[in-house]
Amino acid sequence: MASDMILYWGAGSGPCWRAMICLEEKGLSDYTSKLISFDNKEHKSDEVLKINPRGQAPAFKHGNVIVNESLAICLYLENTFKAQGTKLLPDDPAQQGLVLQRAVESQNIREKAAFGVLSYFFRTKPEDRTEAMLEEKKKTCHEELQVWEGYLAKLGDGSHIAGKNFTLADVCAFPFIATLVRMGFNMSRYPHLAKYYDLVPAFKHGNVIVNESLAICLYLESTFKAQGTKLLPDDPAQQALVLQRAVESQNFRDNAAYGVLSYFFRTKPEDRTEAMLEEKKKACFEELQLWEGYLAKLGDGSHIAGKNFTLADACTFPYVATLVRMGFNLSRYPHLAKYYDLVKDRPSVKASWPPHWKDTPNKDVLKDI
Ligand SMILES: N[C@@H](CCC(=O)N[C@@H](CS)C(=O)NCC(=O)O)C(=O)O
Repeated sequence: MASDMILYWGAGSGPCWRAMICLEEKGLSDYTSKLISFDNKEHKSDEVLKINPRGQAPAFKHGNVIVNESLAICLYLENTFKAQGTKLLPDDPAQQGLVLQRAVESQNIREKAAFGVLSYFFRTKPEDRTEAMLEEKKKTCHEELQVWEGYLAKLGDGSHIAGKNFTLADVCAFPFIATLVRMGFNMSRYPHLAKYYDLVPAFKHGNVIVNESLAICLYLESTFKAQGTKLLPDDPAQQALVLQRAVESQNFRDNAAYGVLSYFFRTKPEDRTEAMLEEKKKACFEELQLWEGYLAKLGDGSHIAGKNFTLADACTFPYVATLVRMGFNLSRYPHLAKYYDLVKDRPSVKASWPPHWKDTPNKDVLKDI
């Protein structure tokens, strides 16, 4: 139904995310999605410039209608597909006024709270940075967040940005709030914003909202039992092992992947010590040794909990792949290395491979550990 729609978008772009959320909410998920690389300057290609002469993403075309500017794209979709999917603009004039106001106003979150401070780190040369400039950016950011914290506090617990329901205001504001969280901003100082961030569901099936990755996988398996790959075997012993490894994979994340990565990404250089790094490395190696042992016991060509791909693989593989992506030399764990090679080309894994991993070489963060 949306086969005559094309959206050019770039990973990590809040404005692009707005357009993508809106397309999903309006039930238009079969649009043609064209991921472009900002690093390779694809937003300045003739193909994009033909649609958006500013050479910016999102760039959107529906049939012969070109619409650029994320907010305009969202308003266009809501007006054109009024009766379809989520109602993003309420009919009640007072409610509609508030939704429109917050949708436009959310540009301030981008400029003052997210980009304001981020541009200081990403766009200002180290030699041009000053403490005073950073303090000013931080002050502007906190003042802006305080405004939104106040709006949410006034609306009461469980509210969206402009009322009880998810609206255009959420489509416009959420991507910038999520960008702050993604960049490590500690949102717990803004308890209403933190609750709001958690409220917007990661997964929605009709009216059913499911968060938590493991819960989403279990929900999909039990709801679509007879369909696709059987992720939970019926045999009780096999099922127990699959469930155990699926839950246990959280340790892979905490001890092997995030443990060491947080040392490099979340610990300030001045707080890092050799002893701390050694401790993280030890925890990582011990964890990997356990999984190496599990795979060795199962024999060559095995998946994490047996012969077949199961829920245990859906839960564990992303963390194995994260280690490889970050430059970890997996060849020291030959069974894990073989496992990585076995699963990485599986169609479901290929289809969900992070887009920016495809365009850029692996990192070398964990090369030397
Ligand atoms: N006002 C536009 C802003 C779009 C925008 O700034 N896009 C960025 C990516 S987040 C971009 O394409 N930047 C490249 C450039 O401006 O050259 C909108 O909301 O759609």
